[in-house]
Amino acid sequence: MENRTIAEVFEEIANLLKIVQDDKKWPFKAAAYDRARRSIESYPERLEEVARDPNRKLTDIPGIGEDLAAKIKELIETGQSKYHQEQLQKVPHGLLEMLRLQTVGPQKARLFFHELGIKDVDELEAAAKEGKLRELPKMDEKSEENILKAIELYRRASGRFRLDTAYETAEELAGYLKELNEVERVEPAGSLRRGRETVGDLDLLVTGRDHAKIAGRFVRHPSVEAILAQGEDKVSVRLKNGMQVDVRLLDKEAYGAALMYFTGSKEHNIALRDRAKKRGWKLSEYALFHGEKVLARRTEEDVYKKLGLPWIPPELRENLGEIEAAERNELPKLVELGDIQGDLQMHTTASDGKTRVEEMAEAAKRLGYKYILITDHSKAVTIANGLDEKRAVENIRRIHDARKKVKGIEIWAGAEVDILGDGRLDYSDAVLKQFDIVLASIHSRMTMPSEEMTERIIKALANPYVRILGHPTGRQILKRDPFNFDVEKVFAAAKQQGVILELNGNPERLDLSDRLVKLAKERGMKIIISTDAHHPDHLNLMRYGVITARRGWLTPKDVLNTLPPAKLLGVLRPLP
Ligand code: DGT
Ligand code: CA
Ligand code: CA
Ligand code: ZN
Repeated sequence: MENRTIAEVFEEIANLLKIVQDDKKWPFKAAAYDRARRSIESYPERLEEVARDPNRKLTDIPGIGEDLAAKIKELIETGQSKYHQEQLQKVPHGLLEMLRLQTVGPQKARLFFHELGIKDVDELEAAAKEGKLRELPKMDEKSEENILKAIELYRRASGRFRLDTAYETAEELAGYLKELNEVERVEPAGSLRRGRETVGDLDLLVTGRDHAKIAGRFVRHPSVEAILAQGEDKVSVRLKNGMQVDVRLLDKEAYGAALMYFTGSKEHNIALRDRAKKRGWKLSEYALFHGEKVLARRTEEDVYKKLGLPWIPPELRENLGEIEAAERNELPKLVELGDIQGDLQMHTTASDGKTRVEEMAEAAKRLGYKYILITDHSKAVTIANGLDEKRAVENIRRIHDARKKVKGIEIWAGAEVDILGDGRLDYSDAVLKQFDIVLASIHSRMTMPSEEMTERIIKALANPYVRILGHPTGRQILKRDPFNFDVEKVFAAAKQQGVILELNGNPERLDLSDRLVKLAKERGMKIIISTDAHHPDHLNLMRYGVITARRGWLTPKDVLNTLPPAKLLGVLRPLP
């Protein structure tokens, strides 16, 4: 273990003590951890060496007493510190992320959390934009502005962007370019076209007359902050949000070869290039060649066909077996947005949503859906205004009332019931049995050790009313890692109990991930895709769920909410 890693753990402990302040001696303890951290950072040798040497003592290092020496040993031996893990349980993970912002230290994070309930950078940004921070002690408009600047900087440094951010940026830029008569076609390639959960830079492919004119317009888009490179057929810029965009201006005749090359992935490209080589050919971004002779280049289909393969959907192009499957003509017929018949997780004003049941139902009808499941939070999620049992029962009545008002769509009464720390559920069976479909998920105590978490989830799945496991890993993209648990064991338990796994399609989560979706399919499990909408507009996020399902090789048969309502109810775990 590097000294730096040990120092980081100590720094985090000091910060947590300063935020939590639940220990009378916190100022002294925090100061001790800070002192130790500085000492470790500047220590010339690896602490691991010192710990191993029987003739030396960690306590000889300045700032390290018996207690901290024991913690260092524990870190070196187990990779973790129990004390650190205990402290981590006490605050939302997002608060620590906030500390990475310049101008936000532990005192400020504590203030924001206690006074305004702010738990992460996104909420801090929203509060600053609404002018709420300036009302706090020792804060003013200026410091609010500085926080917004720091957030922008932080986002820029982290380097990758959520799929929805990239998608929206690409739509905006494509629309802007298409206003020019000379432009024929604008299409995103790269990781965005493959639908990866995060995107490093945006690759836009453009065809049209007068490349110089097109490039000239592109760099004048108001969100362009700097031009990084401008050549005849390529422009690279950095946008104000920190995203890099590579635009390639292409000839129509060779568009297919370029689209294939720039869609990637690199691993898929390399495998195809080897395939070409074996036939004595060469595959590049310009064409598939035999010597100087062009064999194929106009469309992707042409190039794949010449290589003896059917066209492969971009979401599968990761060299994870898709080329072999294509060769055997066994590519899955992937699920499409149009196959989806309903949405099975959404929140209303009853808990933390922004809209009433009726508006959600109307919006779902406009999407052509046949059913929705309303899933407000249970009481343990106080931060999301979770419903206690009495309010939950009232909410069921409210949902039944909405059925009378909105026809032409099934409106099911559900709940997103919290899985408590010990695996019990937040409602009694007497209440659970009143819902049409119960979805269970975890929103608290997310950092418990793997074995405990595995047991907790499996215990929840054993409750006969649980029919869907919501956002199974709890991860938030670029924000929070998945919980530690034994995925195979949980999948096996879910399968045995007949519990369906949710693919939460909200682009903040995409949980299950593409890889876990694929694993679930390989284990013979079914999935539902939902949006976790808190507003009618969020129902449109389904496309991110579907693209993730496609990356997980799912066909409509694998996704239960492609079924009509009665069929879906028929295949869910039977109620007791
Ligand atoms: P990103 O931007 O990190 O989210 O991921 P990509 O996949 O968009 O990667 P990017 O932007 O570096 O390159 C776009 C595509 O260009 C990539 O998917 C495949 C192709 N490409 C880039 N570098 C290479 C390479 O060294 N060899 C081959 N065969 N293809 C490459
Ligand atoms: Ca890219
Ligand atoms: Ca690129
Ligand atoms: Zn949830």
